[in-house]
Amino acid sequence: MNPQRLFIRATGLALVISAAAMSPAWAASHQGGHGTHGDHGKPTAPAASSGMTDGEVRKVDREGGKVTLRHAEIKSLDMPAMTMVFVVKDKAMLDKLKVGDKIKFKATSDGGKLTVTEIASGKGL
Ligand SMILES: [Cu+2]
Repeated sequence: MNPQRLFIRATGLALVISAAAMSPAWAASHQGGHGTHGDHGKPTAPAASSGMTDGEVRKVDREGGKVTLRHAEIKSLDMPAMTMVFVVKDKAMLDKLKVGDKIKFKATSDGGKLTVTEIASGKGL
């Protein structure tokens, strides 16, 4: 084999390797920056009890077992503040609700179906 040819091949390979090595290094430092930022949490958020979200009752559908809530951001569901319909885990939860009530609630995503699992009205607690 021609030694000069081999040298060129080796040089080209080294360039490819160093170029590839740069990408993970950049990604790692980029990710690290985000991680540090996220660790600070939410110092300005009100002391919501055990991950409950503030909401206001806009509509109650007792027969359908649904409630329309205007809710604050739900970090656990990655959802911004909005007004939307939730299914309730237990229809009995709707008995104490009326339009205009300010509540705190807990919701989970049950296979894409958003379900309220717990409701605490301000006066009840
Ligand atoms: Cu929502």
